[in-house]
Amino acid sequence: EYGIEKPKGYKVSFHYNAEVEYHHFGSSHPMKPWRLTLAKQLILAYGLEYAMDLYQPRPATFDELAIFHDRQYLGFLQSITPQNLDSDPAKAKYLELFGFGGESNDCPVFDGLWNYVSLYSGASMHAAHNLLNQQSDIAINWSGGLHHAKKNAASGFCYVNDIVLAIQHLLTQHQRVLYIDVDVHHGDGVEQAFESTDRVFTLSYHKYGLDKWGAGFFPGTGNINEVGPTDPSNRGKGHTLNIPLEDGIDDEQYKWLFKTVTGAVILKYQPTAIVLQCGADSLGGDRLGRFNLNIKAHGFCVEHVKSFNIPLLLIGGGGYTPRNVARTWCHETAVCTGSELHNNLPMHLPYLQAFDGAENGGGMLYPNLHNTKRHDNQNSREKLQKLVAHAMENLRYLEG
Ligand code: TV7
Ligand code: CA
Ligand code: ZN
Repeated sequence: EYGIEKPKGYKVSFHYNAEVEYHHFGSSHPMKPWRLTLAKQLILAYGLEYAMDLYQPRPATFDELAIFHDRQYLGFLQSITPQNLDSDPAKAKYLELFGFGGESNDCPVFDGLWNYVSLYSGASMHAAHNLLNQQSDIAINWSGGLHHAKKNAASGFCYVNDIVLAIQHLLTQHQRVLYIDVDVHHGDGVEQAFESTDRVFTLSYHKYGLDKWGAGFFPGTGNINEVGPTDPSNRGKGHTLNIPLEDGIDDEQYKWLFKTVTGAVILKYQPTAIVLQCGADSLGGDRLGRFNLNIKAHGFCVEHVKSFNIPLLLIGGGGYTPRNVARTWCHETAVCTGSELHNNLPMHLPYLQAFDGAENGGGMLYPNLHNTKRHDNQNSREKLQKLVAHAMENLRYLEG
C-alpha cells in the first residue's frame, strides 16, 4: 500500500554528507546540526532512499567558496579556532569586522567550523551541478539553506552562503533563476547578493515587525516596500519581492498566500530553474519561530512549486525544534518522489523516543502542531488581501 518506488518520468537526487551532523555550535545554541541525523533516520526508515539517487558530495574547496566570498574573509574562517580565538590579538579586530563575536553569540567559532561550512556548501553546489547536467529534475540538500551569510561576513548562524553559490552555478546555463524562501526569517543575504541582476528573482516570506520591547524580528529587513534598487538603470530593479507577515499565520492563510503570490511570480518571470529554501522554523511550536503552520501546509509549498515542472533545487535552512524539522523534511522528500507516508512512524526507527510521547508528537509523522501554539494569529484577512494587492503592484515593474 505504501510501497516506495522511483518516480516515473523524472529523477530526484539526495545530496548529503553525514559528517555535517557531528558539528556543535555550543550547548545552548538553537542551531543543532544533529537535527539532520533525525531527518536522515526518518527518511531511511520510510525507505525513501529507494525512490532517489543518493550522493555523498565532497566538501567545497576554498576556491569554490571564493566565487562568491571575499578571500580575506574565507582565510579568516579557515584559520580561526576556539583555541587561537583569544590568544591572537590581531584576530580580535577581524572578529567584529567579519560578523563574529560582539555581545551576540549568533555565529560562534566552534571546532571544525571550516569543515562544516565546506560540507554544506559542497552539497548545495553538487545538487546544482546535478540539475545542470540533467541527472536530476529535483535535487535536495537539507544541510544547506544558510541564507543570511554575506560575501564578507557571517550573520544569523550562517557563515558561508551555499544558496548564492548554488544559484551562481545555475546561472552558468540558466537565464532566469527564481529563489523562494519560506524560512520564518528574511532571506537577506541572497537578496543582497543578486540585487543588481535581472537574472535572479528573490521572493521571501517571513515574520517582520517589532515586538513589545521595540526590537525588530531578525534580521529586521524585508518589508513589503523593500523591492531592491529603484534606480531605473539598475537591472535588478523589480526583481525582489518581500512578504512580511505577523505572528501566528495559519495553514489556510499561508497556503492561499503562497499559491497566489508564488504562482504570479512564476507566470510573470518564467524562470528556467527554481531554488526553494525550506526553513522549517515557520512551523507551529518552533523554538525561534512565530508562525503556526502544520507539516503538510509547509509541504504544500514544495508540492505547489513542483507542479510547475521546472528544474528544482530544494535546500534546508532554519528549524529549531529538531523532531519537527525531521518530520517536515522527510515529508517534503516524499512529496518530491511522489510517495505517501503512513502517519504511524516505522517501528524500527532509531531514535523513536525523539518522536514519541504526547509532548513529542505521539509517534506520528503528522502531529497537530497547532496544539503547541504559542502565538495568536495577528494576520487578519484584510491585511493579507492588502499584502497581496501590494505584491501584485510590485510585480508590475517586471513588465519593464
Ligand atoms: C537560517 N534569534 C537563522 C536565524 C538566525 C536568527 C537570533 C537567537 C539566539 C542565539 C543564541 C542563543 C538564541 C534563543 C535567536 C539580535 C540578537 C538577539 C543572542 C542571544 N539563543 C535562519 C538570529 C537571531 C546564541 N539573532 O534564518 C547562543 O535564541 O536576534 C538576533 C540578534 C543578538 C544576539 N542574541 C539574540 O533560521 C538558518 N539569535 C543561545 C546561545
Ligand atoms: Ca523567508
Ligand atoms: Zn530562520
